[in-house]
Amino acid sequence: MGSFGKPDIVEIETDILIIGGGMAACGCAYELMRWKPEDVTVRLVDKAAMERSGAVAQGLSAINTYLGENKPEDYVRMVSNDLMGVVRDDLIFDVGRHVDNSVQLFEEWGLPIWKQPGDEEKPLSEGGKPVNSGKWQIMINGESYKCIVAEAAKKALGMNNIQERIFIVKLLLDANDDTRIAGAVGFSTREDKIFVYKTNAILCVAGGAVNVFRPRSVGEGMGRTWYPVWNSGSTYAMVAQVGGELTMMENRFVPARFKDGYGPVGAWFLLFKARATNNKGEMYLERNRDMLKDYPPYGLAKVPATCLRNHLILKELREGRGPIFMRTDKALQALAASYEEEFGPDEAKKKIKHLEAEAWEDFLDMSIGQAGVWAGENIEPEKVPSELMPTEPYFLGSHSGCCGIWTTGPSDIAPPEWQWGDKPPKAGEDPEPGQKNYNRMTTVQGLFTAGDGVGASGHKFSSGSHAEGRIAAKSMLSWVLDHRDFTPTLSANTTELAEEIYAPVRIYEAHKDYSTNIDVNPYYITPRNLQARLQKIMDEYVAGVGTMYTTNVTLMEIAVRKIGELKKDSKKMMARDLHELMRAWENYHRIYAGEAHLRHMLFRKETRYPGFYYNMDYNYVDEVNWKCFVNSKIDPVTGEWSVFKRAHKDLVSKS
Ligand code: SFD
Ligand code: AMP
Repeated sequence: MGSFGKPDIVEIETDILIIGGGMAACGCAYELMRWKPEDVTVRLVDKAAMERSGAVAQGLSAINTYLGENKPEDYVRMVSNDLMGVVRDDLIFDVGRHVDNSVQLFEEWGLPIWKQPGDEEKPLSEGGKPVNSGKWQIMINGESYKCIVAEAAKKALGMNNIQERIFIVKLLLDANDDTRIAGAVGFSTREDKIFVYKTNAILCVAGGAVNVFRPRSVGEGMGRTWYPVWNSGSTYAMVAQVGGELTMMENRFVPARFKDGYGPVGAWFLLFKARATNNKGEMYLERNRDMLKDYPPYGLAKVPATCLRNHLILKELREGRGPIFMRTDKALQALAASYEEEFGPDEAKKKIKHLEAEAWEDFLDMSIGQAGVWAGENIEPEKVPSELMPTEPYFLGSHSGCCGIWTTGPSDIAPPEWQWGDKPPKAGEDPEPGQKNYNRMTTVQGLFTAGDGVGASGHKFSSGSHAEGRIAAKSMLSWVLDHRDFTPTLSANTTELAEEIYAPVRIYEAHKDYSTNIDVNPYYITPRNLQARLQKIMDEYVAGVGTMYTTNVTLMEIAVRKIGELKKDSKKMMARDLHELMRAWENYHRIYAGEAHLRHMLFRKETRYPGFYYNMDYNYVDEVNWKCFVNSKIDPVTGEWSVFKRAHKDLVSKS
């Protein structure tokens, strides 16, 4: 690596910095370029290559948020029900009213969207009817989804304003105002270079967090997860470290997925109308339906919340009636029989072939490993069922989860306590009234987020994350135009920042000759081993797969202590090269995301998400005391956490 270890320090000034190159970042880049005056500068920095970065890297086979003829109010009701009632209606409504336009743009940019017979040539924007799998989900041929969306963003922004393979390590506050963002710092994963950005506004959209919990995949399968392995909680960690308020970090997403390949289930349940059964062929949803009466809305929901559907699955697994089977065989056979009846044997044959191809394509388009499992295990989905299994927990704010960052909402809908600008609210207090509001701004001035970053508003998915990036773009631009006189001042010295980032490299250099086995050394710990230690703590004490998602206060208190020790030891992480340096910094971010989750879970004295986790000391939903947001904040100077409640408010009637 030649001069590795002596990084050049490059300083860059830009009015707007976008951290991440995923769906939200692409939406932001596209929208900014539609409105911004020429002299406002923008830079986008992604740790990977935008064409295939983030959760949509492999592609997707459905767009899960398209309202079509539904109203935004209905969308709010669906999301609220799915997330057990503690969500921000204003943020969800805002996504709902804008999301379809993003989907129409995707089609214009070349994304093939399935259409109803007769509408094949008619774009959505001209009234073309999509093929809905569910009420909110539409089918696409989406292997190249991310390439298409990234291409539009790149074209809008221009490659000279985009840097790929730069890992952002931390955000920097202004030296003259510790509630104001002024910059960020990161390193190249390809060259010996540190980048220091000075900026007026930041959109921090580095996705959710994976691999904080020990995954079910081990050994050679390690690295196979459902959500993207390369998103390591940077969004939550970096914003929290500069004092940004987090919300609902106790929420996690534990999706039921095709076992070992992590193939998504939505298309199977909704499009192919497959059913899932226990080992006796019984439908767990029917068998255990009465269990829904213990939780809001007390058995009345048309579609039970995702966590409650898991809750019913887990009863079967706990009581020895596993595995849960997705009856792909029965579903495809039933569809084949209906084709024969409707079209006759010859035409039906063709249609059945096409149907089987679609079943494979569902995975080839978004979760290739699942097609690999089918091929490797000789599974013919039209002949045999496949096992389903709840996965390890993930943190995300855009899919069927809602952890994330506390932000302002839209000025026309959000109540005054969810609006602010130059004077962000302090922990647990309301903001001063009368400030100009900037939608999707965090409690740090000039710092915005979207997609997986915005908490208390899930079910945006790919399309809603893009739309939310666009929403944030407009308000960031207005922030920058209103604060043109701001000159960012960094308190940290750039050489010190570079040394902090390269500390794992220095540690390795200083101690590498002490032992002959790279994994064993009293003076350092490898990022891989540190990650294993974090995952063991989270799995065993914080309700991972090892305990069937079960914990209690005593276990979590032990975890707080263990995480504290882990944080001390993490200072000894080493890195042999730039790739391992990225692994080390990913771990620093994972630790903070995991710690936030743990502290929120400890604070919430109830089990709001049965099926995602159980706190056995409070194994019930308490609507009187806990139908509220749990928020938290780190003091950027002392590093101390405070966790507190914020009142919940229904803005859309839920009946
Ligand atoms: O089947 C740094 N998602 C689905 N959405 C749908 O609309 N339909 C589906 O079919 C969906 N399904 C699905 C989905 C995801 C995955 C992995 C699978 C299946 C297998 C969800 C969406 O993909 C998701 O909601 C959005 O992508 C979220 O968007 P955003 O922008 O919040 O996150 P991102 O796209 O992952 O992008 C993150 C970016 O940050 C970069 N990054 N850059 C610099 N410095 C750092 N420190 C960084 N850390 C991360 C990343 O490289 C990336 O560019 S299904 O299950 O329902
Ligand atoms: P998934 O493939 O599980 O990520 O789900 C994709 C979409 O389908 C999401 O919008 C889910 O909420 C929805 N979905 C998945 N399973 C079901 C189900 N059994 N009933 C209703 N909606 C579902």
